[in-house]
Amino acid sequence: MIIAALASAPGKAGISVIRVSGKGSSGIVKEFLTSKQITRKFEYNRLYFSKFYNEGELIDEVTAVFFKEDRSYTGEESAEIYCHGSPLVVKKILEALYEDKRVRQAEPGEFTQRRFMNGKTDLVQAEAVIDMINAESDASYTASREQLEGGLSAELKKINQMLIDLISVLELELDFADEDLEFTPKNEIAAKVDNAVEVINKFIEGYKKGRIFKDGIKVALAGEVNVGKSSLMNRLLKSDRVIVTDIAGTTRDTIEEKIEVHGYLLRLFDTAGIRETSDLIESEGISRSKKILEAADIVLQVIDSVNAEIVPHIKAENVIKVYNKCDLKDLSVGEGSIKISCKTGQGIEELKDLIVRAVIDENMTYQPYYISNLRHLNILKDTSAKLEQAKVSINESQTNEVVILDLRQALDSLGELTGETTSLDIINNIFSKFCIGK
Ligand SMILES: Nc1nc2c(ncn2[C@@H]2O[C@H](COP(=O)(O)OP(=O)(O)OP(=O)(O)O)[C@@H](O)[C@H]2O)c(=O)[nH]1
Ligand SMILES: [Mg+2]
Repeated sequence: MIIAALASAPGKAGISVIRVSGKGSSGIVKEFLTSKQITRKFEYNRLYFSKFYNEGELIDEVTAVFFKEDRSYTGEESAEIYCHGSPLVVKKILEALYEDKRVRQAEPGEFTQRRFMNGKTDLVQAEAVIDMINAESDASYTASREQLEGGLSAELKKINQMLIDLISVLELELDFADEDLEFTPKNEIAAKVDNAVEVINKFIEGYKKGRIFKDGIKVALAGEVNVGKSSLMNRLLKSDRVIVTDIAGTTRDTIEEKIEVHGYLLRLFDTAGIRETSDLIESEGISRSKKILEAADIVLQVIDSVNAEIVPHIKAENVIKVYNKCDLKDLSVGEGSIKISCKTGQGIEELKDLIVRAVIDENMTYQPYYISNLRHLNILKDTSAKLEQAKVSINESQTNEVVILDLRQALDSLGELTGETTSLDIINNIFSKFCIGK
């Protein structure tokens, strides 16, 4: 079946791109174009300027290009039409195409799904396409581009090969079982499995960093009432986004906003100040604050310098103490703390640096094992568990058959990542999150 859809963003634009893919798509598109060039001297990969007519009605002047299956995005014969960026023109062109019973509207992500099905990319590369479209920071873009380029795929292939080699060794021994020969000592096999587990665990640990590259750093602004959390939020955003008053308990809802610092996305959460209260709305706000604290990568504990005698303990992994209102009282603060003034702006830039440095190692450059997708994490955990099982079997001196079975399960699990053994349900689910036309 041939699929067609608008591939550029919907709405008014300079130009719009309509993509058509499937065997016979060139012929169908050509029927609407009147350029003599196309009939006289048709070539793939060449741009044609032409009028687009449907049943005698001129729709638009367009440019079109045709691709053979070996040179197209989808891996099948396809065409692209560049028309004026008018939603009406797009609608008329698509309607003209859909009139042909061989053509239907593309599902979300279906072009990329076909690309994957036709073996032009593996699943992790296809998933990187949507990450790249959704990237909101330099870091996030870098992570998706590297994954798209095949950095992660290459690493996974290595692990895959490692397991295949191991299985081959054991199978070979099985063939000669009657001769009672042991080719590789048990402890060597165990060491090889250990090595594979180690490599996989490096990926599992890399998730924390990968997620920061992709989704940004979750920063919670926390503390008691009236210390200046909302003022800090506004300062960081350089706008009057949230309400600031001298009334204790101003903020009730959690408010999320994003900024980019040194190429990383910071997701800032302004929270309700924590105190004892009988106010129903405020106490709901406070319980939300506590949830945000648990999920945050870093907590900015805002403290009013004027009332800094008792600093409550905040239960979180990564806390920076932020002494605000230093224009009113200038305290000297220790390591891991910073003084700022939301009134004058003092210390704000330093605070931004401190946040990024607290989470990101200096000069941290993206590594292929910084996985950022929860699906990948879960699969790798599963693969790791299956390899641990293989280790148990080896230690228990189980037969090669049993160890091979464990290793094969690990291999199958790994194949779900790259798409080799992924079920159709999961594949469909992955691509359904794409936009139409991609
Ligand atoms: N002088 C001075 N006043 C500040 C500073 N930062 C905040 N304030 C004032 O402190 C008061 C409380 O500020 P908010 O930002 O609303 O404090 P909050 O922590 O969000 O308070 P709640 O939402 O009630 O928990 C306001 O009157 C601000 O103008 C500062 O750096 N210097
Ligand atoms: Mg507030």
